[in-house]
Formats: sequence, C-alpha cells, structure tokens
Amino acid sequence: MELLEKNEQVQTELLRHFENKIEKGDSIEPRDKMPDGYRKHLIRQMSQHAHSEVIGMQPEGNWITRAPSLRAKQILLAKIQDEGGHGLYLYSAAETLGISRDEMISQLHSGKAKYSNIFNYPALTWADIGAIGWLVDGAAIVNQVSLQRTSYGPYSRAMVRICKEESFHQRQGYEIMAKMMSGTDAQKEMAQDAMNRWWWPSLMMFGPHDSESPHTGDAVKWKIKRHSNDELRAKFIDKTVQQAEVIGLTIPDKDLKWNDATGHYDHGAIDWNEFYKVISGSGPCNHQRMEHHKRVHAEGAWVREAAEAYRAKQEKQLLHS
Ligand code: BYC
Repeated sequence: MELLEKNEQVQTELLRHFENKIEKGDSIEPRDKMPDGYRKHLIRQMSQHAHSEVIGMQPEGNWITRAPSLRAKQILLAKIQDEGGHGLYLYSAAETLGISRDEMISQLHSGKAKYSNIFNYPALTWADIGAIGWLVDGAAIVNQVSLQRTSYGPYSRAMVRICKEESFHQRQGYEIMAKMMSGTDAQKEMAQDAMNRWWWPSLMMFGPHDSESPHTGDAVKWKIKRHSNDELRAKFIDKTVQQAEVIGLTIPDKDLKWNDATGHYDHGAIDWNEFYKVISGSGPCNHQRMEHHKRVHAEGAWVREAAEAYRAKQEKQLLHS
C-alpha cells in the first residue's frame, strides 16, 4: 500500500514537472514524463506531417522527366530529395515518442493516419510545379515557422532545419510563376489556371476554422500549436496576395478585400465539403497516391531487410570483439 502511494506521489510530481516546463516555455524531451494524451497527440500530428512530406514527393516527381530545362530539372530534383529528407527527420522525431516506423507506415496504408489534403490533387502542367512551390511550400512555411516553437524538442528542432530548406522551395516556385507571367499569353494563362486550381486547397492546408478544430484546445494548452489554424491562414493570405500582385496573377476570390479593422484580408467561404471529402479518401488522386506508396514500399522491402541484416552482423561483431 505504502509503495503504491509512493508511486502515485512520484507520478504526480513528474506530471507537475511537465506542467511547469510547459508553463515556462521549456521544451519537453523524450525522456521527460509526459501525459499519455500529449504523447498521442504528437504521434498523430508528427506522423501525419511525415507522411505529408513523403506523399508530397509524388505530384512533383511526376514532372522530373518533363522539366523544361536542365536547370529546372536539377532544382526540382534537389527539392524533391529535400522533401524525402524532411519525412525522415520527422519519422525519426516521432519514433522518440515510442512508435515504430513500421507502425506509422501501416497506419498510413490502412487509412488510420492522414496526410495533407493538398497532395490529392494532380499536377497537370509545369505551372502547377510553380504553384506547388510557391503556394503549397509557402503555406507549409507559415505553419512550420510557428512550429519551430512547438513544445516537443525533437519536433521543434526538426522544424528549424526544415524551414531553411522550405524557403528555397518557395522561392523556386515563385520564380517559375514569375517567369511564366513574363512570357507569352499562353504561358500567362497556364500560370493563372494553376493559381485558380491550387489557391483554395492551399488555404485548406491550415485545417478547419478554429471553431471546428477538435485538436486545437489541447494543442494550445500544451503549446504544441503556437498559433491557431485561422491565424496562420490569415498570415499566409496577407503575404501571398502581395506576391501575386507583383507578378500580375489574380487571386480567384471575388470576396477578397483588405479589412482595416482586423489588419488582414477578408476572404470568401472555403468549401469545407470538398476538404472533408478529400481528407477522408475521396479526392481526385487519393487512390493513386496510396497505391503508389504501397507498391514502392513493398518493392523496397529488400533494402530494409539488407539494412537489418547489416545491423545484426555489426552487433554480433561488436559482441565478439
Ligand atoms: N490535410 O483539429 P484539427 C510540405 C485533419 S508537407 C489533411 O485542426 P490539428 C510539402 C486533422 O488531422 C507539410 N487533414 O487538427 C511536401 C484532424 O484529423 P485527425 C505538411 C487535415 O492537428 C512535399 C482533423 O482534420 N504540413 O510542405 O490541430 C512537397 C481536424 O483538424 C488537414 C503539416 O503536416 C489537412 N490540411 O491541425 C511540397 C503541418 N488539416 O488527425 C510541400 C503539421 C486538418 O483527428 N500539422 N486535418 O484524423 C499541423 O500543423 C496540424 O496537424 C494542422 C491541423 C494545422 C494541419
């Protein structure tokens, strides 16, 4: 009995330590005691973030062989490789919470774990590659800059590195759009068409409005989120409207209007029916994205087996040395 009470006291003390750290804004590290809800919340968000990075390689990968110049091809290859790297940092950071990479992948394949809505749309033209870099990476940066101050140490440190690379990605996308907007009428039309198709799904990347966001309460309490979905969406719109104006692109929203009182743009209604349809598996490319991932994952089994055999051999050698 005494032992039980003592154990309870220790647990309470450790949890108080966690709450104090959160209160002070110190980072939580893998060995720290943390509430089960905090751990689960992070596993959900970080694994989904990692899946998004990796699935996000598909729409762009489709254009490597069709890039319009050697320079464009090199830049696109480097960018896509970066996205794979981001996925790996994030899987590693999530593993520190006690989930294995295999479990995360099987949750992705079973549909239990989501990935960003945005990667379920097709990249139809070269201008889409510009729009992905400019709008999709642009939206991702706004979200990830805020996550640099998230309370979980490994996640926050991964974000610092990822943000540096994302800003290069955003600029390469903007450069493609700017170049097309200074080209022929057909190129300008192509750029505007890409803008029209990617604008609204990019706004959806920030998630549902705060009033409809079930995870925001805990995320703010635990300082996982430092800004809400709507705050970050507003930040993204404010900076992107100006960038569009500079190169002559029109934002496809007739209700977009500067609001002096809020200091932000007001925007038209987002089609949340489309968002929920896409994130629950019925977007234009969901099936294609998952089938591709499953096939390539299965084809890569021999690499994982070889790495495992090498690790076991090294361990054996170490034991006998
Ligand atoms: N897509 O309560 P909420 C990149 C789900 S990749 C799909 O607001 P939360 C790149 C949400 O998961 C970078 N699902 O949730 C790569 C939840 O469902 P579950 C991607 C979404 O977590 C390659 C439900 O809706 N960035 O840059 O508080 C090439 C309710 O939402 C989405 C990240 O992953 C969505 N957009 O807030 C180019 C950022 N939004 O889990 C570029 C990390 C919401 O209960 N994630 N849902 O089944 C986050 O910051 C947060 O998870 C979110 C959502 C702001 C996205």
